[in-house]
Amino acid sequence: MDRRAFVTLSAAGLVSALAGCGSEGEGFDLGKDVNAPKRLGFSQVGSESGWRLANTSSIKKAAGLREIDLTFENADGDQKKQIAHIESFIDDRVDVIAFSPVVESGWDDVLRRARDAGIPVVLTDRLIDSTDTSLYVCSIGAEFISEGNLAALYLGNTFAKAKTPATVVEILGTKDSTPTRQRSEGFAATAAKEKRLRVVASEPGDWTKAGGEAAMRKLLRKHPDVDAVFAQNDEMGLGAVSVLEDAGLDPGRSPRIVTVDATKAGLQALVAGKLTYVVECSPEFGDDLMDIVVDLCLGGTVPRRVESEKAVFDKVSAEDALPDRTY
Ligand code: GYE
Repeated sequence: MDRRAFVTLSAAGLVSALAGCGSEGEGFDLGKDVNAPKRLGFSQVGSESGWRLANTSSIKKAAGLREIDLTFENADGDQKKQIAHIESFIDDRVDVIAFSPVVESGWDDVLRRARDAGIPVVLTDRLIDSTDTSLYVCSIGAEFISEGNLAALYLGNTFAKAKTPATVVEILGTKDSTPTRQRSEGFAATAAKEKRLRVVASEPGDWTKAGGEAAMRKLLRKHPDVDAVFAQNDEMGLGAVSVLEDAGLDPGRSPRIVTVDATKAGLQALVAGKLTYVVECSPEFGDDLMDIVVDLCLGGTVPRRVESEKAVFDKVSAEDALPDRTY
């Protein structure tokens, strides 16, 4: 039995999906024949984490199954490369462009070109901060703010009996990216509301284990008695674990650690007691993306927003989920 604490946000996802129905897809009547080839240009952030690799394989697998002609590019964390990818997709006259924005700002010019060329753009995983809503037709991904809320809520509960708020250090992902900003906001909002946690410092860890190690070393020097760590993804959390163990501490218990993603490595560390909680952020939305691509190609309307599921794992529910975890 899968004992994850599912947070039923599907209702909200549905509402926002319905809210956009009949509006955003219009204006891009590609009106292709149902059997005509459908060409998708996709620019991926990079291959920085288990989550990212799982997301890439979900997209490639779904495109294969739906016989969508996919041009897949990897930007290795470089926005300039992503902009060049989108430029080449426009020049190649693909039917639909989709990409996961490595950072939130600086997309207006290239997306305006795509729009004016009559090519609809779909954002996956992350968002952009442009006020011009005509620059993309749909976004697919997780609701990062509530991931931060959940991380603080579950971590805070473990300090319910404490007389004073527990001190927390935060390991951040890439600066100016949606998950970094929103997970931080969500965590801070719930910490302020629940008054059981106090974030005393944060350091960027660029979503990698090595980055998590370097960040934890800096944070531990400044805060040797820290009570808890909020690592914004599993890899950075696992980096923190190895630094804390080297320092003779007992990561998972003291300090407690909550991460986000729920990759296999994250769930294994949770079962081993090295992590306290893991908030799931599903990378498997390849099928959702291909549904949107097909609907756009056939001149249909698409929802403005499609939200992926999330859940919170503890040691017991992680043990249950591990056998089926593919990434
Ligand atoms: O949490 C991390 C990846 O954008 C949700 O990026 C994604 C984040 C994910 O590098 O592992």
